Amino acid sequence: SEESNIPQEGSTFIVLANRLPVDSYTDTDGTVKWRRSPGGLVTALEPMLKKREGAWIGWAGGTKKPPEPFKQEGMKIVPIELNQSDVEEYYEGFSNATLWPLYHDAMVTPTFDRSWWNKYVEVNQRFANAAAEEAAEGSTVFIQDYQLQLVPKMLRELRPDVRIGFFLHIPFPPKELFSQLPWRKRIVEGLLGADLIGFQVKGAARNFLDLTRDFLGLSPTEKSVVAEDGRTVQVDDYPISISSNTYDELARSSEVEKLIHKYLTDIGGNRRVILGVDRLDYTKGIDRRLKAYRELLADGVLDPEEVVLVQVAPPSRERVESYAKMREKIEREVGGINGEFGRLGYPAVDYIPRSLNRTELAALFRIADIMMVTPIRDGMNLVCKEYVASRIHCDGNLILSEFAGAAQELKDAWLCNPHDINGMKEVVKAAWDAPEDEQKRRMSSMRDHVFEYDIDRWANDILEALGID
Ligand code: ADQ
Repeated sequence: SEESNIPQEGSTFIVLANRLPVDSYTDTDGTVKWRRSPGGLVTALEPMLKKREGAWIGWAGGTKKPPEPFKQEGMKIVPIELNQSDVEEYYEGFSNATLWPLYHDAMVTPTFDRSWWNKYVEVNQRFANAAAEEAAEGSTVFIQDYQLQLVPKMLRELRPDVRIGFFLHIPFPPKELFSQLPWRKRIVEGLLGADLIGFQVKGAARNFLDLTRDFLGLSPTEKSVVAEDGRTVQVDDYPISISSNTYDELARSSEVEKLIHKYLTDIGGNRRVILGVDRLDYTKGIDRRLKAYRELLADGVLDPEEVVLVQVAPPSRERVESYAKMREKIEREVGGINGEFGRLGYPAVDYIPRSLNRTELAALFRIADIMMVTPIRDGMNLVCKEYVASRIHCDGNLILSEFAGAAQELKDAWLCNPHDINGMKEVVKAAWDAPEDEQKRRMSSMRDHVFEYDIDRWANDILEALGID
């Protein structure tokens, strides 16, 4: 019977995500150990994971055989094994070269490969099986993101007693784009296995509800839809956020003060800082930002003696072809700008192609007069919220793309359209010249928002909607 499949001593709250919230490292004595990787999501869900018998199921990264499940800081860690072809087809392929570009306006042409799809189904089933084995009777399973969209339905078939939540961290495209996907109906059905589906913004939730009508003939209301089996599925927006107090406190710390002093000495003179901080991804609009900046220098609107653009951009997904190409293009452009406008020791663009720690980021946020967050499409974008939380003197200028989910909330940012280079140049000029009282008015309203709607608020809201507290 179904009952016999339910573990006697399972977990009552389970998070399922592509990646585990821990990284392995080799200790001085040669043994492999694990430590928590920094991340807002795990911090936000930690209280619930500790309060319940919590477990986190995910991939450890790499293709080595992972260890058996183990306990780490009060939660059970359950590693999922991926071999080389799983990584190539499920992760690099279907997740990052099919779904990722398709869900970001198809700004890079998505690849539709049938063997990638088969592998996506296979790996989703592996995750669903692992959750079914781990979940105590009547427990709650909270599934994360685009890599696992088939798991809700698969898990429900194995374990109808379990309550299932799903949250999508990236945009959800309109029908016109989504329809390209040969397996579109399967994805909609897969998601509908959940009791609650959360999106970053209202538009994404609406796009999804429309598809349940267009592809499955269902009759969605504004915030729910009754699935074919008669279950009501709640669909709503839950804009994700950051631990705002943590950033505020960090930005006030003596470590950050020390770094600020060092950075300002390194940058030299009276140069003001424009800052970009992104994972190197074509969705982030780094190329448009560089283009606008280069033209502002060429037009003489910005003087290279008075400004530096600091761009932090650690490479990601380097084995996906479009990423390697983009990296080359951006680095060539940086070289071009520096060749034309830099002088010895004073680059016009200070390009940092690696990841910085939080203290370093907080120091950069504090010295940046202008923060440019200019994605072509972004589910939310947390960097802009981190900048706001770090502006402890309530000044500074956030330039924010209308196409970031965060633009729905941070209406007092300097909003821009990254496709419109002239428009973006005007906004940079306006921010550059903004009087202090205007900066303060905008920043204090954004700070109020970011402190009220922080990551704990997000976790409370979505877990409450899932029926647990
Ligand atoms: P990402 O596309 O990775 O996340 P984002 O939200 O901007 O984008 O950043 C996530 C985290 O990475 C932030 O905490 C940020 O500080 C850190 N980060 C970014 N660039 C960094 C750098 N150069 N060095 C060090 N750290 C850096 C996806 C979606 C987003 C959504 C998040 C969360 O694409 O739209 O906001 O998930 O749901």
